[in-house]
Amino acid sequence: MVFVMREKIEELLQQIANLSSNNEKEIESIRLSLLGKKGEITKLFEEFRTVSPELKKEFGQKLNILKNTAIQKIEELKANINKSATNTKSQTDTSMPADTLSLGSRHPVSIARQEIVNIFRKFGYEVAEGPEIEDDYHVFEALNFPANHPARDMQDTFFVSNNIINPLLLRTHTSSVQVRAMESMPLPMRIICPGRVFRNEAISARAHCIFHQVEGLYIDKNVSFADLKQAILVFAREMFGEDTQIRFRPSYFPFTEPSAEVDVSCNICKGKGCNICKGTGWLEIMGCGMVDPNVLEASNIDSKTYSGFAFGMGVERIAMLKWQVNDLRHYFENDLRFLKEFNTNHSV
Ligand code: 2NL
Repeated sequence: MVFVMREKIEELLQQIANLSSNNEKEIESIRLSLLGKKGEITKLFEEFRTVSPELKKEFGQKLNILKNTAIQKIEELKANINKSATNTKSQTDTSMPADTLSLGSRHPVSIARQEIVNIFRKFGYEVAEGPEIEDDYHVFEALNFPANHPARDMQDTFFVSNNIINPLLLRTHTSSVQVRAMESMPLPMRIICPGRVFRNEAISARAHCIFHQVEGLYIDKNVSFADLKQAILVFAREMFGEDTQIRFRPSYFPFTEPSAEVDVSCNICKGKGCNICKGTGWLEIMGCGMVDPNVLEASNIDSKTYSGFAFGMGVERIAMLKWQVNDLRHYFENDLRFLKEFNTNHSV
């Protein structure tokens, strides 16, 4: 009997050493065949009760080794399934397309600003930029604002220092960049000035305290109002489509004389009247005018020899009209559902 048992133990040790499987179910049935209630090793432990006392020590040790070897082998086989599963997966993955990266998109205000700037660059305008924190001189004084003009008021302008003699403030328009250009650039000059501007206003569907402007300035000999109208007409047709009509309404700005507000024909209802143009068939896009001689003289430009035109527009407003967005606040909230609607390839 003990001979049979000794042989059986050797045979099982040999079999266990040669076991191999990648299959979880198969490994489980191997485990049951060895260590289950009716398993080979369990049966040997039952037979062990009949072993004579003097051989118990030898067989006890042998059986324990056998049992531990079997348990260890089964653990190894199980661990190998997990490893080979990941190996197989990573091997297949190399032939699979990579996960798609979700790319961001340009902000609509940035797209509109770039389109406006590019149109004027085609006409030969140079881009000029300047500081957002300015002094009173470049934002108001050099632009012919009277000392008591309401725009200088604390209600409209954000002051960033309380130096009464020379206060620092956030620019309320990019005209300040144009003043700096007039001070330093040779004539004739054609510049386009995009940038952020700041006004102390309550936030609503139509107004925000931070917004973007593009201003333009052209100074040369014999620049006329007719030149201004032609430049604006070509711009409007490039921006809103070749059927676009424009009209000028008289207006007032401290820095231009005469001044006008420009409307484009509503391209949604084709001039018939809709809720975007409030039934008028026209949409206001910008203000403009002939540069006031006082403004030229303040920057040492001889107003008898030179004349110029200037214009300014709000980028958010242009973007609202172009894409029929009815609330300015969409442009500041950065809701991805809104931004993703502009996920097209616009030229830079
Ligand atoms: C508007 C109107 C305007 C200007 C801006 C300008 C600048 C200089 C001299 C003269 Cl340096 N004018 N800029 C002229 C007319 C209108 O902006 O409604 N902007 C949103």
